[in-house]
Amino acid sequence: MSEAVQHPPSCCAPGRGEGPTAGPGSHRAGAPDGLLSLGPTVSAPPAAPAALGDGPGGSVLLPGGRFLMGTEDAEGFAADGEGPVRPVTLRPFRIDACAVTNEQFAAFVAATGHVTEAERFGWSYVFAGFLPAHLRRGAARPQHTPWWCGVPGAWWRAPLGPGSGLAGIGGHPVVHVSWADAAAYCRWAGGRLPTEAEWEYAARGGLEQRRYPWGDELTPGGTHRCNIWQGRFPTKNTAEDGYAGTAPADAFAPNGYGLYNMAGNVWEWCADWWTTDHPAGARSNPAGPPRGTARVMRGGSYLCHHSYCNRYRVAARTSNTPDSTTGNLGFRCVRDV
Ligand SMILES: [Cu+2]
Repeated sequence: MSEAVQHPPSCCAPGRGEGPTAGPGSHRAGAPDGLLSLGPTVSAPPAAPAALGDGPGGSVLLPGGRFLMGTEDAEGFAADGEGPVRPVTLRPFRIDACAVTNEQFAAFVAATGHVTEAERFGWSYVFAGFLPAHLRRGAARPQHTPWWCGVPGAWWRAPLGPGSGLAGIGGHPVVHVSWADAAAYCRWAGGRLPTEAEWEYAARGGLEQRRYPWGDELTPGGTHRCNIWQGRFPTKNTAEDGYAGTAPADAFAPNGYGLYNMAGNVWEWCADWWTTDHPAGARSNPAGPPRGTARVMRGGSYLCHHSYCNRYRVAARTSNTPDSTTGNLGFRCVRDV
């Protein structure tokens, strides 16, 4: 039996192609009329997202240098291409302390008129447990991750579908953004998406070959350090960590580099095309394969659970097609220095 057969799919990453795409009219040009007014507007978005300092909008200058990327941890998923452990050298770069928030993304959309891919497709994936019965019933569900519903009218301003909005979650990570949406935001903000190597180096927070951004123990001293699933997946989330869905982008203690939520909360798009085949030797500023069909996602999300998808480990990785959007997938930016 191959490793790929035993390897559980990501709990978190249904692709656009697994959703309700069949039939004419399912790819709508532009959001349906009325959809744009569903979400309450967030108040006074910042004019520029690049202010330095702590919390959302802040960023941290990392010195770069050499680190050990990947893992050969027995708890890991070898079929995901988590290994081999290989030395990687990076030039210095600046990275957002937090995932880009709804408020920040609202400022980008107000400034540019950007229309996201979820709006153009007319739907996005929402975790079934968050949906009222009338939206859950009859919703298209991916075969391998049936806890997701393809919801018409779900997009970043209505993250739980029609009738939902951003009230009270302006400081949570923006979700339902595709790779191209994320890349467009980063360009506007004067940056770019992190390479996977930059993302992992940043997530490790200066620790070498530890399992999590803070060390080897998931809940040191009984303290929750990230927003993942507690309980029985996918039916009962006890939310012992304080959150069933997204948490504020600056929830929990930061890692050793001052970066928040590099594990759990929302998956984060990386710049690289996906491959599971990594050269074992030393590399400098690797940027992934020149082409591909899926982009790298890192960090895990509020749906990850040790019984099924322990991809909140710092070396864990998965991918999705670039046009995919879900309620647990966001991003952060880096800047060259
Ligand atoms: Cu997961």
